[in-house]
Amino acid sequence: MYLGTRMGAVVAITVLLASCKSDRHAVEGGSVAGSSNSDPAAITVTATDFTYQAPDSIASGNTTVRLVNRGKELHQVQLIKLEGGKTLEDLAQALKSGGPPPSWVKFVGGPNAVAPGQEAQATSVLAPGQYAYMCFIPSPDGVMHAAKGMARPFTVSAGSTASAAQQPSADITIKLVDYDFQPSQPLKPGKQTILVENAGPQPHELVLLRLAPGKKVEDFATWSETGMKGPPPAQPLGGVTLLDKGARGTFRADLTPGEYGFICYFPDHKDGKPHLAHGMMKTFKVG
Ligand SMILES: [Cu+2]
Repeated sequence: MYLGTRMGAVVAITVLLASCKSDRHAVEGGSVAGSSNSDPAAITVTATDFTYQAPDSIASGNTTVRLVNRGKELHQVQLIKLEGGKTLEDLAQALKSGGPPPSWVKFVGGPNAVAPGQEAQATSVLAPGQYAYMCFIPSPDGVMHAAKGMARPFTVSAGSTASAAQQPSADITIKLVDYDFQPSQPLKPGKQTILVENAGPQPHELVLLRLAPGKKVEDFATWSETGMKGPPPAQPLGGVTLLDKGARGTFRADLTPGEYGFICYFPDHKDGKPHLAHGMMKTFKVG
């Protein structure tokens, strides 16, 4: 979820950068497993309100990011590649000024929103470079979690499988376009691996929602855009955070029969409204 219209205050972003630096001695929550072309390396990112425990350095290649939400709010892990020698400080400056993200910001996916106490994972191919973990989800006060401390830099160094381009083999492919979700086939009950690819032109994300009985994805959109008051009309089950055009991410889902939804919050390049307001949300049935 990327509620870009609620970017948070300048002061708050400055504070988060200070807290990143002082967090250097925090216990790391991640482990880096061995990597091969067919078997992605795995790291764990633990989210609380409002910090990440995560590795500062990982090897390039196919990487599964497991998000463990130990907070009381929804959290996600947006992986952002910072090109052209840019830093997290530069990114914070760019977010303050608003508008579409600059060209040196590359959205490469990561596990999307998951409820407190739950886990989600997503696999992305990471090339060597400088990156950030970021949570664009706002609190009920409207301030984005990134501005409360959930922004953390990390480095991807050249690994033994730096060119590993293949994703885990998927059961279903969902294409993202302006402004639609296009699954290759219906999602089914049980475990499945879902490849998400953005055909663009704009960046998009996919949040998978399990809807409460009688609710539609529009109800979750309204709830999330009006201060998250009352019981949520859906439970987010992860998905893949923002991908640039041409980027891909894979996630696993284990679904019971019921009503589900997809939604995208990216602020439109033309009018700044979230893509859901352009129709990028979908209610569907599983089973
Ligand atoms: Cu979108």
